[in-house]
Amino acid sequence: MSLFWYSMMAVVLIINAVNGNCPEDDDTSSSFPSPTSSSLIPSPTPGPVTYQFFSSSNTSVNAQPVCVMPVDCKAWKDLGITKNGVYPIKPDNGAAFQVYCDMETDGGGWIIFQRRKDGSVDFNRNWVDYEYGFGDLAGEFWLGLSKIHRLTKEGSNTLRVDLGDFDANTAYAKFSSFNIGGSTTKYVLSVGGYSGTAGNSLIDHNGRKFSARDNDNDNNSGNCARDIYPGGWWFNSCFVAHLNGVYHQNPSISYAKGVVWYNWKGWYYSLKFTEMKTRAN
Ligand SMILES: [Ca+2]
Repeated sequence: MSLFWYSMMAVVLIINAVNGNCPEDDDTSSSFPSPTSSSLIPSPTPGPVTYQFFSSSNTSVNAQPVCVMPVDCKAWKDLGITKNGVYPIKPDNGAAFQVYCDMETDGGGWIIFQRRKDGSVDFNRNWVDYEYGFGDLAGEFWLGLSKIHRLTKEGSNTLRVDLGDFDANTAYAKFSSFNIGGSTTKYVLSVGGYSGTAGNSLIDHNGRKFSARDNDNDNNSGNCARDIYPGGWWFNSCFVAHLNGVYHQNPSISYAKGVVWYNWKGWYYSLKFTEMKTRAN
């Protein structure tokens, strides 16, 4: 039997569980979550998610099912799920929440926490939005600093940044160590171990606190996010990469006034596509 059909059986097992085969199942798990154009990320506090999933550590026909809540997209992948999409995860003792899993790129199992693709979502926002997330998981979004912290606070994690220009060229940057501190650190960025094709435009942002237009933690005498380069980011004074900058439908911009990754395209090019994603090592 092909790997495809083994994967399909895993999906069937999980859907069966959502319909009530798990002992801790309840009314809230009556449907499998799926991306919709209105699936805004809850803000400021996500409601409880109590899905219980009936699944298996392998995909053979005689596998004994167990009720599990995957801790991340890598765990979903290990259950045999190979389709990109929105899945619930529960990384710690806090409430579960939904994420978009990239199951195709570079081995799959990535939790995407930022995406730009068409300018449909405004990224010039206040701190509370950057803290708890905004946008559409199936389109453009920022997952939220509090969630990114929960995903990276323990163990060792990789960050992958995928970039695209307006001529269908792509590049990536990968960092073998990555975590985001908690709220008391202003969600400080720790990143290192670069490899890839896009160049390391995060080296200047390592160790920087996050800033939004109403919460200036940057190293500039002014306010990078409010007065100079709209969009929350781990500004220094101010940036070498700014993937939350103002989206443009045309790549040509005045100096640094867009979605910028300097080491790939310089200061005068605004990217068409960005994704930031993480996976446990
Ligand atoms: Ca400042």
